[in-house]
Amino acid sequence: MSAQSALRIDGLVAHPLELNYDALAAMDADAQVADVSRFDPARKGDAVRLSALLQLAGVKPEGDYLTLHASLDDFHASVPLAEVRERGLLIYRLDGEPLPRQSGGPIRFLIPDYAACKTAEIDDCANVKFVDRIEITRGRGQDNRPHDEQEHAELHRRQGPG
Ligand SMILES: Nc1nc2c(c(=O)[nH]1)N[C@H]1C(S)=C(S)[C@@H](COP(=O)(O)O)O[C@H]1N2
Ligand SMILES: [Mo]
Repeated sequence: MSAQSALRIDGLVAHPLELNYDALAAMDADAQVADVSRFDPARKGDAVRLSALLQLAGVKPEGDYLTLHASLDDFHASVPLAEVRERGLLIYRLDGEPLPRQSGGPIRFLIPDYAACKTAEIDDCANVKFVDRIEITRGRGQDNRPHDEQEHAELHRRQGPG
C-alpha cells in the first residue's frame, strides 16, 4: 500500500474529509499523540486523536455510532461514539514513516483502555487495522467482529500470529 493511502471520514458529518499521511502529520500539536506504547505495550507508533479528526469533520448531532472500515480485509467494527470520541487514537506513523502493514498500518485504530475480546462493545477486536474509512452513523453500522470463540480463533488463524 502506498505511503499516501488515505483515511476517509464521512457519514453524518458536515464536512467529509480525506486525509493522507502528510495531512495527518501536519495536524496541530494538540492533535498528536507520540508513542502509543505508553498506553499499550503491544502497540507502537505515533497517533492523532480521533477527537481532532471529528472536530474537523463536524459530527452531526444525530450521529451516535462510529463505524471503522478496513476494505483491505473487509473487517468492520461499529462502536458507540460517546465511548470513543475523546480517547480513540489513529496510529499512522512509526519511526517517521507510515505505519507498516504488519503493525496494522497504514492506519490503525486504538482505544487505549479496551476490554478483553467480546466482553464489551469496546473490545480489542474493535482496534481495527488498515482503517481506510471512518463513518459516523445513527445506530450501529457495519460490524463483522467475531461473535464467539470459534469465529475468533478462525480469524486469528487467517491473520497469522499476533
Ligand atoms: N482489519 C482488521 N482489523 C482487526 C482484525 C482483523 O481481522 N482485521 N482483528 C481484530 C481482532 S479480533 C483483534 S483481537 C485485534 C488483534 O490485534 P493484533 O493482531 O495486533 O493482536 O485486531 C482487531 N483488528
Ligand atoms: Mo479480537
